[in-house]
Amino acid sequence: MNNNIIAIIAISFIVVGSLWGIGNIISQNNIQLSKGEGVLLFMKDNKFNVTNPDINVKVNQPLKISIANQDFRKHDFIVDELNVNTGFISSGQDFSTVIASDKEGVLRYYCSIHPGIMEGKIIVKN
Ligand SMILES: [Cu+2]
Repeated sequence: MNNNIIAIIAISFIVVGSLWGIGNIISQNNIQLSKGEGVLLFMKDNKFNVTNPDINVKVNQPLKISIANQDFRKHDFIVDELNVNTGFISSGQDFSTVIASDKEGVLRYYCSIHPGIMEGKIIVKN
């Protein structure tokens, strides 16, 4: 009896633990949110989402981008070709914007304070 309870508790921990792990992997590597809600970028350690991931956009289809600064310093988010510039986002603040492009291409997004280390690609495809 007691052994069964312990086994059930142990299995519960394993299930919850692996779900938690999967959630973390998804939040880091798959920045596309479900239901077409857009993309979440968090700024931390002078990176966007740890790896500065590619952002995929469809031509003529606006994509909402929510940006959260989880760092201890200010950053911004700029896409020159799309005239997107959030201005400085302070630690703990967030900002939402929409990007849209009417032609295919690869665009650069970056932080003007940390160009080179804090930048990635926006891939626009039909
Ligand atoms: Cu920055």
